[in-house]
Amino acid sequence: MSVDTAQIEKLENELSASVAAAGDLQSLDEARVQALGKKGRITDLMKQLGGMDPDARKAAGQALNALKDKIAAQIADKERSFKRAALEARLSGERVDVTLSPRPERTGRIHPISQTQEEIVSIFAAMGFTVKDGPDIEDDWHNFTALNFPPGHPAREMQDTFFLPKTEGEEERFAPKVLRTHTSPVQIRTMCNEKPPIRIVVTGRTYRSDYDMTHTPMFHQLEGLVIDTETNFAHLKGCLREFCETYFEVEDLPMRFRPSFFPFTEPSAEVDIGCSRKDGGLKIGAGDDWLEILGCGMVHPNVLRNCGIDPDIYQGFAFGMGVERIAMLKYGIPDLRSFFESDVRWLDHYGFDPLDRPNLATREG
Ligand code: 2NM
Repeated sequence: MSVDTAQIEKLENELSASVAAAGDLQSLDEARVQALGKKGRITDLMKQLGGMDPDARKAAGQALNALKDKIAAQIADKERSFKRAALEARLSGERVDVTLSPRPERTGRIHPISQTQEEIVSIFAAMGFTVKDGPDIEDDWHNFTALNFPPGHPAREMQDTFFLPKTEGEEERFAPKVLRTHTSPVQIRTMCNEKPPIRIVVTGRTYRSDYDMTHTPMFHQLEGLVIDTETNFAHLKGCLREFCETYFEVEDLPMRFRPSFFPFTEPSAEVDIGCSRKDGGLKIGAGDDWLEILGCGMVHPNVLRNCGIDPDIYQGFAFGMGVERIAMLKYGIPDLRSFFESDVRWLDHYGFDPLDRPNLATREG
């Protein structure tokens, strides 16, 4: 018996065809056994080499070895592509959106305060402001003195401010400790620690000893600060117009700046926006009425000096607003105290979808 070239070529064609025909891993394995197995077709021919004369045997042996390698490579290729396809099918079948709630029935809502804070922050972030925060427990210097409150100012009194008990070894310069009455101490800390230009917004809890229909002892503020060499009142007006029109979603919103007074700004102003009141309803935009929404001004030179900033080189503007108030105006929430009652039915009604987070892209879309 002998093995000739035509036989090997024919076998190659047959084996290649059966590898090519294999439609899955199992039939591919059957093709492998048929070709390369102990009782396979190639092995069969190998067994016949023994009876051949040396030269022909060598040539046929080499040809069979080459065929074996070739078929093995075809099988390995095909096996890789089957495995890749199986993995891909599994990955797409088992894909999970890890940002989704693990519970199918999603009942939690985002509190209107959180939603409003995020909306405001995203508007100022788009204007290039950075977000800062700081401690709720402050010292007298950061909360009052640095902000140019004179020693006997009424805001410093027991009636308005929550004071903390004196602690052992407290530094006299920082005494007493208070719950911050506004977020402005965060601006003070920023001015003391960073070199201008500064452009920041701050939001968080603030505390005043006051409780009636329109005041709660804890409430939220959002404040902003810009310090640079050329900053002026026109920049302040442009910035607040951009904010108000974006937040209330009204173009050419009527606005007026009324002179006012704060210890930490000079000049100071309160900002009103136009509105109309009809049939007990309130509509923001054109109208014959005004609504006060925030306070602002040019940072007082004493405040800059207190933070080590030279007022002959730098100036800046600042503003502040109550988060509850502007949330009530935008979302028609009638009662301030309802914000803090933890009533789940109220939250179902006024709360927001956790997946519907504020950003300017969706607001303008
Ligand atoms: C307001 C109104 C006006 C204000 C001032 C400062 C600081 F730290 F720069 F002096 N922060 N925030 C400010 C000015 C706040 O809220 C009604």
